[in-house]
Amino acid sequence: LEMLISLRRALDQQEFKLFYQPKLSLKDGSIIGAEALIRWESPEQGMISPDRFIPFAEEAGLIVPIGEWVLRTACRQNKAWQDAGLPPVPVAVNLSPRQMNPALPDFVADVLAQSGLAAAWLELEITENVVMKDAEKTVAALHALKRLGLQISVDDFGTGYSSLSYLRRFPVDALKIDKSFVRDIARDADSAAIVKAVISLAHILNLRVIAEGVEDEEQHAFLKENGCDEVQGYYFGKPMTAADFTRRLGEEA
Ligand code: G
Ligand code: G
Ligand code: MN
Ligand code: NA
Repeated sequence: LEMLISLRRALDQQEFKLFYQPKLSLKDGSIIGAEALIRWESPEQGMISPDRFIPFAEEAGLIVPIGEWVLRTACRQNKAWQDAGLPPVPVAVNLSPRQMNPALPDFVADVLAQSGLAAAWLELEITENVVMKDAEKTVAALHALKRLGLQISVDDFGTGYSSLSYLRRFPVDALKIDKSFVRDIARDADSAAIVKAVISLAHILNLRVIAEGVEDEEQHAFLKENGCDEVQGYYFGKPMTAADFTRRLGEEA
């Protein structure tokens, strides 16, 4: 309950911040996207990781208003970057299963309209388990979201339960290889094989594929060699404040 009260207050008092982590093209190393990641700066406890409060927020239903704040903030920020003349990139927002409700497409459309951001510059990251939870309803919602013109990617790919037949039916644009496989590329033959297989699978299905959690040159080289399209990870940039991301994007121009 205490957590609940603090989360409510955090929302009212604007204690949440969005950090942004760059996604890079493996072809030329340019920044081709940003993932928005929420942070909570609590006056009592300092910086609290989303791993510690998102599960609570989901349980309590607060993830819906928090998720709305995230979406609004990320869209406004991306529009501000574009208005400042920075190279345009899509901004990606993580969605919890609870946010995948029938009202979501209309809400997203409103946020896009209010922020003035074109739908093509918004990407939604959903986990496999979001998709599998209520497959029929979710497919309908995903189609409605796609009709708006935004991008959808499957986050943490390889850790969930999606079957190949579902993957074919879902209107998604990209797969994000989970960082647990990327971490072990160099020392575990199974992880290396899984990463190669996911890259092939994505390309067979006409999807882009992005590897997350890339932390060193060895992993980078492996991914490039095996035809991965995009990378994200500490090796290229940690999640950073909007001001730092603005500078980073400015160096690209
Ligand atoms: O950024 P970090 O590695 O600390 O994130 C930890 C977890 O929190 C990740 O699984 C990430 O997807 C999740 N997360 C970060 N920001 C958001 C958000 O805005 N909404 C939701 N639902 N999850 C988020
Ligand atoms: O679940 P999701 O993929 O959205 O979570 C992304 C999380 O991964 C964020 O919390 C982010 O801070 C974290 N992250 C990003 N890059 C790296 C990395 O190179 N290594 C590790 N260990 N975590 C990373
Ligand atoms: Mn993500
Ligand atoms: Na992930």
